[in-house]
Amino acid sequence: MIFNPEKECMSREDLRKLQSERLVKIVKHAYDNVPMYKERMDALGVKPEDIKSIDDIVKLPFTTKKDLRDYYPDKLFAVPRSEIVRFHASSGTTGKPIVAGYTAHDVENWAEGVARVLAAGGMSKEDTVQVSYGYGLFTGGLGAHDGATKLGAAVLPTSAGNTSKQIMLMEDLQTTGLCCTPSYALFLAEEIEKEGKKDAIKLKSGFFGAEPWTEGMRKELEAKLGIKAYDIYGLTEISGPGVGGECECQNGTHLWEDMFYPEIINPETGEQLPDGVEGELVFTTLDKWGMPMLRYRTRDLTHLIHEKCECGRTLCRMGRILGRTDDMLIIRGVNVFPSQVESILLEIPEFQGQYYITVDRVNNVDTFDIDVELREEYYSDDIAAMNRLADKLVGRIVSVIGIKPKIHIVEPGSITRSMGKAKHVTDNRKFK
Ligand code: DLL
Repeated sequence: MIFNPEKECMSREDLRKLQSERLVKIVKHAYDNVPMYKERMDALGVKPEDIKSIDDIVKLPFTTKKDLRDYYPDKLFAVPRSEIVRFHASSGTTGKPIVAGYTAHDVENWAEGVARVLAAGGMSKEDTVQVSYGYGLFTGGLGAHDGATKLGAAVLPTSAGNTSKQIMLMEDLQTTGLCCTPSYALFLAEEIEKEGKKDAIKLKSGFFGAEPWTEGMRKELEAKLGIKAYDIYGLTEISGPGVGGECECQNGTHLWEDMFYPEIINPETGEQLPDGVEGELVFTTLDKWGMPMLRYRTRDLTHLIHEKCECGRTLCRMGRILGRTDDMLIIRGVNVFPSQVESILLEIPEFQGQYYITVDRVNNVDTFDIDVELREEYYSDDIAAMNRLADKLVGRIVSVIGIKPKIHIVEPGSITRSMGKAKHVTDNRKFK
């Protein structure tokens, strides 16, 4: 189902008109109300009147995560505090988090973004959506909750964790939609299998995001849970989940371009890149008033696709997020994204998608160790057989990534499972 056909299927010409009108208004709003934007635009010699259409977006300054930290907590808000109805904050690993403030209109738009994703993945008011993203400062829980409510579905707000209770309620209330991180979905699937409940649950669709995941993981989750698994994308700075999501064609994430204008730039030069070329994703919020963001550099790496989708939506799509520029490991001079390891693991039938990478530097040489798990039926104490499987994985990693890791096959179930965003890497070089 298309939640808002008027917007999701509008002609590209009408869309550009709407984007232009909205950009003009939001730039003026940001310039008039956020001192940082006034200073930045003045420094570039750009006045709000210079922004006449969406093509003028390249004249605007970029915004970075550092800006959100420097102007903590609310100096990028563009409305009086009395207009703010909600705060969220991202979980920065160090120092202060970044805070986002929303007006009532912003919360409505955000809920619509999520409702569009849920509808695109087959949900309607007949469905029960279990929200197993964490509730709280993280946008996942409340974002998915408001979106499902907007759609008219029944919400089961389990939040993350307490896995056996989640499964019990999933069975007893016949949940049909599941919203959580792909890593938690994998853990839930393992537990469902262990409890022998696969036939008792009635899930149809899963909406997985908040961290990179791969096509291999999609297949795994679809098979284990008997569902269709959809990608949902978003970030706190731009609103939360539901900046975009996949449709039934599962061929890229539609971005709600009427609300968030996407660009792909070369992260080194800041220049815009054409369709199909991987680069850094940048968003300008076109209809967000509490904390408007002009050309926000997400650090997420992907590409855009403007080719029409068979689902009938005209809004563009993006490819899977490979990772963030700051999640990229450089090991012995080679760029490595953890999601590449996931994808290779899941191409080999004996392995499952759980892994943990440890990088270190010993005698000035980078070490690259990966803990992996085999599927239960392949795990044994036959050391020669285990070594053969480890060698097979090493061979694949060398041919795809170009460097040789040391593989440690660990007992199934021993890698720590995650309830939210999974941590896949320890880089000890940082501490040296
Ligand atoms: O993770 C919002 C969200 C919640 C999205 C639930 C989807 C579902 P943050 O905590 O601010 O917000 O983290 C945002 O997570 O810049 C990406 O690096 C990553 N991310 C989010 N969705 C995806 C996805 C939420 N579908 C950061 N695929 C983003 C890959 C994703 N990475």
